[in-house]
Amino acid sequence: MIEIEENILAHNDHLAAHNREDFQRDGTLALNLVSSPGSGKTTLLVETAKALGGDIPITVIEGDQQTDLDADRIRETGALAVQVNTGKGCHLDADMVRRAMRTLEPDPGGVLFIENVGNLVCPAGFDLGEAAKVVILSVTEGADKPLKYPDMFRAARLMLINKSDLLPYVPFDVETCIEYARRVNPQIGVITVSALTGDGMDRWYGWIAAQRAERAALAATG
Ligand SMILES: Nc1nc2c(ncn2[C@@H]2O[C@H](COP(=O)(O)OP(=O)(O)OP(=O)(O)O)[C@@H](O)[C@H]2O)c(=O)[nH]1
Ligand SMILES: [Mg+2]
Repeated sequence: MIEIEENILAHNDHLAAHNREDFQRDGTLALNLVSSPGSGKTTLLVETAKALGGDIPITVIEGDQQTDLDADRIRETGALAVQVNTGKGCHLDADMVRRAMRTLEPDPGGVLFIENVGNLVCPAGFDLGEAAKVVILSVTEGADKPLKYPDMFRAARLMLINKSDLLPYVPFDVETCIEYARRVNPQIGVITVSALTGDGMDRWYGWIAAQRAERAALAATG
């Protein structure tokens, strides 16, 4: 059992390394969005595509067990999107991303958002070749999630605390949540947003711009 799992992960890591090379060659910033179901990943991506799509090529790979609903929502913004259905699978893997990229053929120099299947466990262990994982936690889920699902918060470079518009109505303490997240991952960045009202979204766009600049600087130094 353990040996099979190791083989699967090694094969995935090999393909993820190829994806990473391709993203680097094309100047693509790839971000892997992970969260439990319904935290607001697609809403956030729709708003992000609307805000940034005029200036930079935005591409989205939508991972769900079933349906094309999320890819349809993204396409309405004019962004390039493809749906990957994982069936019984609980996460995307590097091969799925590789095949999706062949269908999409995005313009170089853009941002690729990969919306992973909604759950806080399986996607943590699978490298897709992304530059960073971004974990989204909405305030209705409870501030204790970073401690209960530490692998996911440890793997993420950024935590977006979403649905801040609901803070007056739910017992969610932002400072406690940040303290828990930093306990499992002292380096994690944190931005509080409401994808619904737009509050805090400029900081998210600023973070994306900083990641793109970091990639460009890395590419320039070889
Ligand atoms: N109040 C509030 N609701 C939000 C916000 N962002 C998303 N929602 C709502 O939350 C619900 C789920 O949002 P989605 O964007 O579909 O969430 P998701 O993470 O993509 O869900 P899955 O793909 O199923 O994992 C929808 O009803 C959204 O309208 C927000 O900032 N505030
Ligand atoms: Mg979604």
